[in-house]
Amino acid sequence: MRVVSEARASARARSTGRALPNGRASDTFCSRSIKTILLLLICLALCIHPVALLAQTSATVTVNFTPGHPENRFIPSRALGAGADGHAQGETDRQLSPANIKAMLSAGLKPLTYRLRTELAGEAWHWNPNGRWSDPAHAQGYWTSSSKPGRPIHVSYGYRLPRRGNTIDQANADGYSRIDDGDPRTFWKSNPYLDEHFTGEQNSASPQWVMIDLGAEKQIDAIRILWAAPFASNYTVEFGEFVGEEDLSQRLPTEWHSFPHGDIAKGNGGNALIKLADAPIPVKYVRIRLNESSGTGPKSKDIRDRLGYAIREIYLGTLDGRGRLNDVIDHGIGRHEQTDIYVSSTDPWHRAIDRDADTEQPGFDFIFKSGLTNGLPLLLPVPVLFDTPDSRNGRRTRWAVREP
Ligand SMILES: [Ca+2]
Repeated sequence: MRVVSEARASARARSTGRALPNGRASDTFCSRSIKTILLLLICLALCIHPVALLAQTSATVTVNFTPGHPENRFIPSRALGAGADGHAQGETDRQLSPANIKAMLSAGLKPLTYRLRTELAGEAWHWNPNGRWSDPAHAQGYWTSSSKPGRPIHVSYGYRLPRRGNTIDQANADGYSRIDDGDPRTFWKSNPYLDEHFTGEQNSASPQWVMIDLGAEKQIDAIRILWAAPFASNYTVEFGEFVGEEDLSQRLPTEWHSFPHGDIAKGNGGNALIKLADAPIPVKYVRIRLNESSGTGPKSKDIRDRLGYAIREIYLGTLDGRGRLNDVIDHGIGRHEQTDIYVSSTDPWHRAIDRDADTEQPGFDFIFKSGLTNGLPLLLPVPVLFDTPDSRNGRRTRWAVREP
């Protein structure tokens, strides 16, 4: 790859630092800075995609740049900003000390965003410690933070989800899937808010799923699914494969195929042992596509208990001559003790005792009082994926009143 840079110098090039039509002189990027950034971006591109570049034929890129006549401009005080994020317990006070806040404000960054670490961990977020449980007698269920002003919120917390299905997360990755934790009492349950009861769309149009990454090809001809309630009354067991060139951008299968006997039209839940193929098939990825739910569940007034799908444990492998399953899945508590499992969603149901001390978020009041927002609006997250949708209501009115 050859890069040709044509920088045309002119007398106008020396008039850098000119004020923008709608900005201040200090906001203007000089041409030398733009040229430097351009070169840095090119170097960055070369560093980030060495594998892709090696696989491609050579090409010529021509960059035309006339000093004093940039292609575009931006105002740093508007385009660049800072972010506040969650950390381990006690970190909020240590990081956002008066001295540190003063130093942060001196950096000149104006807009502020509020980021969630709880979402990366696959946890529910109590943005307000005051609120209500759907099962208040047992301090458990679906949590809704209160929208009524109360005591100023200094910090807030994430709560681990006991019905988690993912082995790995993007925060501390210290949780684990309940589908292969070796405990038939624990189970994964999909998010009930993705059921047709709430979405208004047929479940089969947007199926939930469970994917198992065996790490390497294993011989598979049978699966045993220990269902909880609700279970899938219609589901498909599939294996995945790569089609076409395999590279770093294709880390997951590009095509899924049903096992020869993998289409289950009338599932009855319970302990389901299924012969998937007449002869073992070498596969690395297995997916269970959940098409229809039984709609069954514990006797309760909460419809959410009967929406979605719930699985206690999955076993996968080959059947021997006596009909016994030679299981190739590792079952254990912790990401290094179990086979990696991924799920399409997780039930945000949890309990007061599930609070994660290592996932502390700075409180809204603390952030606003710190001055870090520079008097500008604060971009706030809405916890949809791992939370109760009702819990997002009320924040706009509450902090519109409290913001100085
Ligand atoms: Ca389990």
